Amino acid sequence: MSRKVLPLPADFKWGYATAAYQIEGAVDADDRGASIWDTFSHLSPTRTKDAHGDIACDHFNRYQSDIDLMASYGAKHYRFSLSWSRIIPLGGRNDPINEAGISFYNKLIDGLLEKGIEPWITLYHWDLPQALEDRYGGWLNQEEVQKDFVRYTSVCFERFGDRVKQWITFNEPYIVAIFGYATGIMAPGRSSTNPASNGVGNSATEPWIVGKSLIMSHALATEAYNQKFAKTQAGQVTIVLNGYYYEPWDADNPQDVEAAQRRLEFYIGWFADPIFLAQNYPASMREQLGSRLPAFTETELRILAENKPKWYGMNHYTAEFARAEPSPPASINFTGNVTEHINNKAGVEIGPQSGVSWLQVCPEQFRKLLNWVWNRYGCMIIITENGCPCPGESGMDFAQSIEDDFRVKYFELYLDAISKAINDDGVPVGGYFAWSFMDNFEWQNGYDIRFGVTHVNYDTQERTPRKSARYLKSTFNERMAAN
Ligand code: LGS
Repeated sequence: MSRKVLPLPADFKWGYATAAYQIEGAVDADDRGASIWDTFSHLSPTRTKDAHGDIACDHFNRYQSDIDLMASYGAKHYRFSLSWSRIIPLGGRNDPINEAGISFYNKLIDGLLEKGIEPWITLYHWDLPQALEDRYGGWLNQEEVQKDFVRYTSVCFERFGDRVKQWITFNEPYIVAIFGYATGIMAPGRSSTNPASNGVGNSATEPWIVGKSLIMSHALATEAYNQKFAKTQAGQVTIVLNGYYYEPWDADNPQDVEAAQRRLEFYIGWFADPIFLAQNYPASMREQLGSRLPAFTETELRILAENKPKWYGMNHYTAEFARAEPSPPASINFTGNVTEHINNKAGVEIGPQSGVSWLQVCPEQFRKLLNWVWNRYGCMIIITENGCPCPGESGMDFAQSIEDDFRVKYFELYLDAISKAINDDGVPVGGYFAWSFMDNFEWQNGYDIRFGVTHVNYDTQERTPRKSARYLKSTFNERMAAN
């Protein structure tokens, strides 16, 4: 029996997403400067499964054939990030611009446009120039880093903004602050609780300082765009926020119901309340964190209010259950004093597990999150990342790996959820970027986990389209015609 197609709007925008450090390689080419991820991925003992992005997918040298492949997939939109230290190797506002770095991105942008693919640029996907970390402590130093970020982003607007109309300041500020400064599993790897961090960092305070630094760097870069470039370039600037959805561990217990809401506020509201509502942090955060949560000045709130984004970038992968913690929160707690579970009170798992421990397939919770964000922020949503690794991938041979039925099913269920959110719930979702165009350097997991619709053989750099690449092309055609 043929399945009914759940439609998507005829003007729905879809494509693929990647990030510079995960695919480019060529870390020393043309005077590129080092970033904190070059440093972090070369630490000994390793914190990235002995892997690094020195070569990655060698996209720096293969960008033209990668563009051709993407065009063959039917995508008309491509979200990728720029490497700050390729453009300004030392990162700072008085440091020289590297014309060779500009030239690489010009070739990439022009190549995409020639194939009818619109570039959507992420300005920061986790790779701070190492020189800024060394010079003044990177994101811990709001006064310095926000000025350097505004200069870097203004250089990008000036050089690329004639052709690029969609700008994203930050990818997932939550991950930058929490994984970089609380759990310490990502660069710069500061943590009071992670033994590998050797006591470097203060997880009671640093994540919250970094969070504010990211919020204001976003707002100031947006202000610069709106004041100097918006009129002539007619583009838009926004931010991409990640977030799981949380169900109460015991739906009959009001404390768990509250815990689920609080967890969402600590994950998403932390950034979205200031940025999309120009409001202070959620009350639940202020209550728990007190003076450890740096306050906004009146001027800062004004800048936020004057520069609200036009759309909300959502990276979403999975959901969990939230359980209220009865004891008072530890100073290093960043969850809202909530424990996270993949089972509910009755021991029922939310969805089947993918190829990685943290990712369960839960499309209904994705639909709920779309509603939650729409109800709270009232802003059009674009899914800027969504995808999964298949179970058992590491033990698979090549032939099995490219027949990725599990990933196809995941995409189908998550696209159905978007269709229901749009058509049944009235949530405006304008587009979808699958993570990812190709297998790549998966941060703390090295190359062990594959998210691509394109298989990459890291010995030969050969690319092979998976079944999911063909599926996405046909399903978007079908869904967008079904209106
Ligand atoms: O590759 C990243 C994808 C894959 O999974 C991408 O660069 C990121 O923007 C995004 O964060 N991505 C992602 N997110 C899920 C993170 C959950 C990690 C949980 C680890 C627990 C130890």
